[in-house]
Amino acid sequence: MVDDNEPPDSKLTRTKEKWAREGRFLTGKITRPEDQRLPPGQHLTKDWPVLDLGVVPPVSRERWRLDVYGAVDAPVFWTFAEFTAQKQARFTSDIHCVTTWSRYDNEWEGLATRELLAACQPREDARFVVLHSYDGYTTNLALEDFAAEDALLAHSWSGQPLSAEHGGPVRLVVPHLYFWKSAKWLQAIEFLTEDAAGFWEVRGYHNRGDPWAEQRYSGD
Ligand SMILES: Nc1nc2c(c(=O)[nH]1)N[C@H]1C(S)=C(S)[C@@H](COP(=O)(O)O)O[C@H]1N2
Ligand SMILES: [Mo]
Repeated sequence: MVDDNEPPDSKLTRTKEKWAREGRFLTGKITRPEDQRLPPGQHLTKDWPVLDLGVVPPVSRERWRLDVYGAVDAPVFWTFAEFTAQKQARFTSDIHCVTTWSRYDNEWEGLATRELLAACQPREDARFVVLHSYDGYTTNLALEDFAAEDALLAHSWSGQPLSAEHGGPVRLVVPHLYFWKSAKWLQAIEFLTEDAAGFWEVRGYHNRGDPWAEQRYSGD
């Protein structure tokens, strides 16, 4: 007899059960009490400043590709159409930039990083990701931080396609860390068993970048 309550014994099911046992992916916090919403040393802004290395790479939605490789069982290579054919998520979250501005209530649409993980099947020994961008920028994250429940690969903001200056066609958004971790013009996601510091992380910025702990610089 087949038990209807029994989930299919897929590799993904087993991996998710293992994560649950280990208490992984508990880092992401979507809601905070209002009086703790603005991290220490930050001020609110209503506009949305542009910060990057100064070059907007010319990548149209037609030419954009996403490569997901490294310590995964199912590498992903998607066109923009294939990317948006995946299950879509709408998350609202706050931005906290290490240069001390914060912006509340940004409406993002795209692919939740958890859906990406379900597609690419990280290996048991995968612990870190490095984001590679079309402008040559890189940034690194612990897998737990990448997998936060409000993290996503965003193609739209406020119901409109993400503008080129803010990282369109697709950028990462990891709301619970400083915004330099949210790679614009996302090109590839590399899964690693050992950590590998990114562009700002080798230039004196904190490896993790938790705004509530004011992890701005590597000595913090
Ligand atoms: N590809 C890429 N992503 C990037 C950067 C960059 O230079 N290149 N700068 C980071 C920094 S330092 C910040 S504060 C935010 C700024 O995003 P915004 O310009 O949309 O505000 O993008 C982050 N992501
Ligand atoms: Mo930044």
